[in-house]
Amino acid sequence: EHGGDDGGLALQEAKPKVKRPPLYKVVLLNDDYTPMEFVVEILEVFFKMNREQATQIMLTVHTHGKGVCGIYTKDIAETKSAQVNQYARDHQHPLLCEIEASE
Ligand code: TYC
Repeated sequence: EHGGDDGGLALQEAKPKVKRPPLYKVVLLNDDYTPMEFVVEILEVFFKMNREQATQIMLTVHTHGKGVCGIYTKDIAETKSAQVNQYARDHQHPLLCEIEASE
């Protein structure tokens, strides 16, 4: 420390910059039309879940209206969400994915 002990107040200390980035949840929304099997496939392909995990999350979304697929930095969360929405549109399903601040 430079300049003796100021209790960390009077002088500026050089703190290690190890701040964690803000995180975002990628959330899947329920709807009445997207086939359950299609949702399971999305969770396997875009979120690297096995069939058991994917089925559990799909059923959580189906039952509770929404569910968290994963938690990522902003860029990755936005990319995953956009990829899911594009893939659903490409297959004419109304499935929606969004992101929400997590911390
Ligand atoms: N509710 C849909 C059905 O009964 C299944 C579904 C699950 C749709 C999750 C969207 O994010 C979703 N076919």
